Amino acid sequence: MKNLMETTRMATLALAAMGALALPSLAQAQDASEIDANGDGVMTLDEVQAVFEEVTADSFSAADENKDGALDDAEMVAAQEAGILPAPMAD
Ligand SMILES: [Ca+2]
Ligand SMILES: [Ca+2]
Repeated sequence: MKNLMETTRMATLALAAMGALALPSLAQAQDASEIDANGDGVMTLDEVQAVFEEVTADSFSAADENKDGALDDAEMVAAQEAGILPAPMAD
């Protein structure tokens, strides 16, 4: 009985490890979805400030290139590369 439980535990760990290895390309999207709290695909000032308290309305509007009041992924990446917004913390 103990061996069965041990085998099951090892299999679960192995699957978890495989899952982590299979998803490296999603790391960028995962960062964006952590900021996009309501999952509508864009990040509002409130959502950005919930993650980056230091972001001001001014820097947000500087990042919002099409002035629609929200940041899409491209605007977020461009703003982070330009140093307007802080980059997501690496794990
Ligand atoms: Ca959102
Ligand atoms: Ca925008």
